[in-house]
Amino acid sequence: MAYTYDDQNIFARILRGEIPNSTVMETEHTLAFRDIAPQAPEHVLVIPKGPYVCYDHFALEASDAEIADFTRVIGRICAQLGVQPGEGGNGYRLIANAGNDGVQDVPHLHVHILAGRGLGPMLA
Ligand code: DGP
Repeated sequence: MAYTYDDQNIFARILRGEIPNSTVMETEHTLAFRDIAPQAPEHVLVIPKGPYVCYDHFALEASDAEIADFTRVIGRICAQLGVQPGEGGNGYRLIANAGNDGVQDVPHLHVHILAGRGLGPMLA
């Protein structure tokens, strides 16, 4: 499977510093920033710095270090937001849209972290 990465996508431009963002957390392999059109009181996008189109691309081709870093950043942001249900928070939702059926608008893997309100049934 050959994935084609468009390096002009908006998140590639954010990673290159061409477009400003509201950074929540940055590590060697991962950047997290606030969504420009928040769907909940807390709406953070987490992206790998590497050129991965979607979740399966990342999961199949990224290094273990990139995957571990990305996964850990998501957990650390949930902790920072205070939304971990196991720690007394009210919970959150993670979403990674992919391709046409998933209605992915930006072709650079991003996980949405949504929190801060009741999010309703998943497919509402
Ligand atoms: P998706 O539909 O899953 O591809 O979500 C793309 C998200 O990206 C959408 O919630 C809006 C957000 N977004 C689009 N352009 C920008 C931008 O320039 N800055 C930020 N922070 N978010 C953006």
